[in-house]
Amino acid sequence: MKELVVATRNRGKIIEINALLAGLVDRIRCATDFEYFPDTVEDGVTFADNALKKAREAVHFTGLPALADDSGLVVDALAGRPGVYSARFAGEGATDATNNELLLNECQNIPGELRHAAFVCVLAFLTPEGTERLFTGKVSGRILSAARGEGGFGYDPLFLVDGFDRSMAELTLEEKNSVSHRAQAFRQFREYLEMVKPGR
Ligand code: ITT
Repeated sequence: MKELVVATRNRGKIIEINALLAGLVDRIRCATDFEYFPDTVEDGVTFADNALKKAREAVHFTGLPALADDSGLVVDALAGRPGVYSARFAGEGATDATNNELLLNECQNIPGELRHAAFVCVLAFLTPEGTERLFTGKVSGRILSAARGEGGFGYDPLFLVDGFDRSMAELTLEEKNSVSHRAQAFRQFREYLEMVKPGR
């Protein structure tokens, strides 16, 4: 496909998404490439609501096909929190550091066997012609009791990935992009594009 806008300002996502779209899109643009790109109010109750809203505003603003990733961490013992509030778990102005600190505090009395969690990604693909598609990815793991690793972003240092003896932040970009929630959603998007070949 010739040109696509990725409706995100998250630098960690941008790095991963550029690699995940390699060879599929000639020109990838993202929110930070535009001066007045809309700052979508993410008030949906599901990842899908927010992904669709971000993608819709991006199509409207740019006139280009758009992808939006809404994602987050779902912790079973916290009744699914932080979920859709993952980016601002620690409140307005939250950072990865303050979010991780709060997660550690909230999980401190949860025993190891009850620390199951998952990263979820819902990817919305919308075109100016009216196509709307959603792709979902999920990766399971456990919440660690101390941060491990320097890679990735967000909650990666606190997430022990099932099937690895390492946190998500201890995986290389290539490893994360082979197992992550985002990688799974983008794999489905890639398969979809290969099937419909829009713009070719
Ligand atoms: P955009 O809306 O601009 O894409 P955002 O960071 O606000 O950026 P979301 O609303 O989708 O994005 O919130 C996602 C949050 O979930 C993100 O800020 C992290 O805290 C967490 N998260 C999502 N994917 C993650 C990943 O791969 N590793 C670690 N944390 C992740």
